[in-house]
Amino acid sequence: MVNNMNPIKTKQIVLFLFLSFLLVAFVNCGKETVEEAKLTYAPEVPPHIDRTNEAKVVVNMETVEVVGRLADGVEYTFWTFGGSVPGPMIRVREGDNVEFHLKNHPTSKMPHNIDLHAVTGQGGGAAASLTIPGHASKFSFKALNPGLYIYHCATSPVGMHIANGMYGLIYVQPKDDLPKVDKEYYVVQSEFYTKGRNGEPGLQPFSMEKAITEIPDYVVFNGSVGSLVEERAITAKVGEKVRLYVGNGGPNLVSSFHVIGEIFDSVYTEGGVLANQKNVQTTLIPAGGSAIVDFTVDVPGTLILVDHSIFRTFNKGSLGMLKVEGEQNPNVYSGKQEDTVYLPEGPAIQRMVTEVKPKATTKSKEEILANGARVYQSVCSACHMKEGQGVQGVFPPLAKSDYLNADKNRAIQVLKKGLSGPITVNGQKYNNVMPHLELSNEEIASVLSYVYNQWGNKGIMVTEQEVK
Ligand code: HEC
Ligand SMILES: [Cu+2]
Repeated sequence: MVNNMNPIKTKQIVLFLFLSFLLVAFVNCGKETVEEAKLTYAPEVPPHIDRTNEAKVVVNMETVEVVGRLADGVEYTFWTFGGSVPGPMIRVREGDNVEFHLKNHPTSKMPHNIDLHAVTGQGGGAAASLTIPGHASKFSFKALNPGLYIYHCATSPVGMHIANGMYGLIYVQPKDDLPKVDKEYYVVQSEFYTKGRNGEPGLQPFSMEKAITEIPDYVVFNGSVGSLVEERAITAKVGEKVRLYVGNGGPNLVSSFHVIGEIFDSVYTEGGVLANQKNVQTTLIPAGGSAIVDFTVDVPGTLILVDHSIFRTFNKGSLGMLKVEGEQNPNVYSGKQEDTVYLPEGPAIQRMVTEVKPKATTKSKEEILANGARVYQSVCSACHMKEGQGVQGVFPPLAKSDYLNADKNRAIQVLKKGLSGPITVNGQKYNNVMPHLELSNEEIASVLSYVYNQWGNKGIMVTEQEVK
């Protein structure tokens, strides 16, 4: 290659480039950086903001009304931010100037707006952002106060817009940053009030009456029953520091947030930026409030996120999982070291609502038996044992039970009403109490069908009609 460039000319070019660089730097000095907020869907948290200057942050949010899954077989018309419940999580930095764009999808039936608790100003932006279907609004605010804030729709009737799913979290990352962690997750608790009782299948309308009396059919994390369980569980590795950004959308209940098998190393109570308590078991999260909890996971296992108002967890859905993988540490936790029988009163009965399957109009034998198996394992096995073998002298066997096999209608009555007083099963006397379990007719039919088709019993089916 031939370099025929004049060395004087090269110097001039270098000087010119340097001067233009200075000029650009000078013009930009004092000018804000502008960026678009990266919104994330639960349980994902937007990335840490690494910049140290204030910026103008543009948030683009859309309200849309969608039909979605509330529980297995149960659907609901959710009113949403961003098509999900909770709405997307927003992260800005203390001092940022936020330019908020709210678009209401043309298919919406309702006007919507947003009240961000992070806003200093009238209604948290509510009136400024009120938007009819097919329109878009814009307003701006300065993120003066760091912390974790709920946002929600505040269009009349406010309770109904919140009850239908319109809430989420905005985190204003403090200038004086929180300690670094390895994993961050976004969790929002809320309740749903449906016309049908918990588990009743189909598209369920909102019940204003239940909302006013504050008796929800569902209490859930991240918008639906089971949104954080099994393959949808959040994860961590032994030794990692985990931070949960937890919100409570309400509309009514206060959450007693607890993680079974963990202790919060520190809690930023009520979503403030002060780690004001250490070693916390359960933290209160008010409706329309939040908390930040930090903990290190020391041993592998499945940690269970719950609202410790515990019937909500096992009967209404507020159950999530954090799966921790890694090396065992028997020094911290041994696992089971012994297993002996101890049944003075009989164990408690617990049924997980997530296991109630939708009622289809016609079901195959396999579906009925599968449903029965679920009911058996969650309700009956606590007393009659996993394989129906019972416990001698206390809980009669269902396997090859002459009492059961002799009379189907009598068995139905046992499940409908409970049973007490002396009976004889396979030559052994029992005089104990089987409680009335409040199962539906369908559950009784399927669990009895299952039992009759197990463990050497006579293989008959029980129909819902017979139970009635
Ligand atoms: C809290 C413990 C408990 C639970 C839960 C329970 N049972 Fe029982 N069950 C008993 C006891 C105790 C008896 C005997 C009552 C007596 O002595 O009069 C019994 C008796 C029976 C009998 C008649 C006796 C026999 O062995 O054939 C049947 C059938 C039966 N249970 C079925 C069920 C089914 C099905 C379920 C689940 C839907 C269930 N039970 C749940 C405690 C329980
Ligand atoms: Cu709304």
